[in-house]
Amino acid sequence: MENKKKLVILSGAGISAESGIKTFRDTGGLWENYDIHEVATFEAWQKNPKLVLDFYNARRHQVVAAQPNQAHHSLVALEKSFDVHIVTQNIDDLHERAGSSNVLHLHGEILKSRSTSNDPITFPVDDDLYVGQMAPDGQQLRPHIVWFGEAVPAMDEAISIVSNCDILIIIGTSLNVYPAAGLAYACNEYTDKFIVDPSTVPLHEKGFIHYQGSAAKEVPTLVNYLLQNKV
Ligand code: BV8
Repeated sequence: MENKKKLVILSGAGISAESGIKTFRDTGGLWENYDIHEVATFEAWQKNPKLVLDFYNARRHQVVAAQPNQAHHSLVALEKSFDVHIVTQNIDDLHERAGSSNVLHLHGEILKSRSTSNDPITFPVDDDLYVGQMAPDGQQLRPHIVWFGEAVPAMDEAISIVSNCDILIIIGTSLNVYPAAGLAYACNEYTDKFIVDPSTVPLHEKGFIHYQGSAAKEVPTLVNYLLQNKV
């Protein structure tokens, strides 16, 4: 990247809300109908793999039916002027389908599976996964998702991406989940920091400029500002 400023986006479920994919902790969110410990932990998988697979199969159908929204699309425009890195907590592929070329998934990808032997090789999944479906190594296939209580393999890479960026934009995350949430504090004091979220957020005292509103509305506004002002 010839002398383009490094711009990092940390996104969460809120950026996909207007694409019709439920967030986790908002009113009516996913965790209102499911207990994390029943569907999103390795223990849940050991106890009832069919329940866990049904949970992710239903979410996968939602992701396949969803379309990127104006927030995903407007981020692509930044790539002509900035060295853009997207670090997402989301397991959907809406950033990629909008055309973003540099996306790191911290918590896995719902359109991929891997062996329960923890072999890192992943396999594309665009329909249902079921009990009895085996990886080439003979072990049961599982969703390529980081469950609660599991390590986040891409965390070191994410920290090195954020630690020396010129601009950090946080979009649609409650910053509840660690270690991912720690990335909000991993940039340096010279970084220009922005956050897009309709809720009030505890980061303005950390020097973040808050674009308060929905991602589909506020991300294009912020992108225009950054492109016009060559921040
Ligand atoms: C680990 C995949 C150790 C699954 C996910 C007690 C205190 C602190 C931490 C812990 C604790 N007990 C346990 C922990 C650790 C735990 C954790 O943080 N738990 C939380 C719940 C307290 N973390 C872990 O377990 C992690 N692993 O610590 O491992 C270890 C180390 C070494 C060796 C072994 C083990 C693993 C965490 C990963 C879990 N998997 N996802 C799945 O998706 O089913 S996390 C899950 O939450 C999603 O990935 C999601 O991205 C993430 C965060 O949620 P958000 O994206 O922020 O969504 P949320 O609904 O919360 O917020 C939405 C936001 O959008 C809001 O701000 C809202 O205002 C805004 N919004 C709404 N509408 C819009 C909008 N914004 C813009 N536009 C809109 N229209």
